[in-house]
Amino acid sequence: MRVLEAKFVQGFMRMADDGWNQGWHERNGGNLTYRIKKEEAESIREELSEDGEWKEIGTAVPALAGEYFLVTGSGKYFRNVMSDPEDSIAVIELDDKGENYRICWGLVNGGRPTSELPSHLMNHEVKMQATGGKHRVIYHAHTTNVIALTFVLPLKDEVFTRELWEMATECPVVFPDGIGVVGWMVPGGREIAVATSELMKKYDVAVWAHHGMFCSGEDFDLTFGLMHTVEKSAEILVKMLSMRPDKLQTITAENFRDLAVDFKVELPERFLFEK
Ligand code: 2HA
Ligand code: ZN
Repeated sequence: MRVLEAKFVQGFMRMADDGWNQGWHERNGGNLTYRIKKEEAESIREELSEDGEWKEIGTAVPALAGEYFLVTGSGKYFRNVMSDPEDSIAVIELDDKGENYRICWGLVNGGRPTSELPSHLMNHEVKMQATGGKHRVIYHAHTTNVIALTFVLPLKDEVFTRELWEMATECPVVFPDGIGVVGWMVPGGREIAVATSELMKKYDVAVWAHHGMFCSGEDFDLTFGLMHTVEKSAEILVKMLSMRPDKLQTITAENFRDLAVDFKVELPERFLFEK
């Protein structure tokens, strides 16, 4: 099968386009990676090159040795993924140590995988192990309202989780484990990758202060839906804070406990502190 005919490639492209249409991917902002299933890699084998030069990832992800990923390109625009996928995205393969990658398809006009490859791959490694292989998608977006909140809320997991849970009843059901927050760091390197992947051991969402968000999920629908839900909740919080600095009423800690029973989710008590 041709790469561009594969269902997982089409799903990846649609997700990138959806993110562009949300306004989360100005210029070359954001990146998306998908851990390809063995049978999916086999189905496109005819178009995968083995001549690419091995290059350093910049970190080690031994549990991902030999895996294939579909990735957006560094400096490439989400806006162009639909119209020019071969220029914008790539299939890469990792070596048998999980320390190097090579390009097997795509990025036909040159270039390399996303500048956030270390963060993506370290998150993939953590989430693959934490979910028994279920999680396959890592998504980074420059979500406007979440970024705005990182200037006015304390950069604490408990505060972001509780405030965003309170803004929409669906939130504790969609992200019951909560949200992690990384203070401002230089993007693109191993240090921020280590900090983010540490949070991903506990959460499916990590906020990068004054920058954006990382989400992890099983498939494109769930991962895009998670990013969308968190960002929409942040939009409501920004609107609420713009109308008045305090709440007249809200969803209470007791309400969350009742919700947890009916919706069969476990909500950690550390997010249900009395205010
Ligand atoms: O430009 O979003 O974090 C790509 C990025 C870097
Ligand atoms: Zn970014």
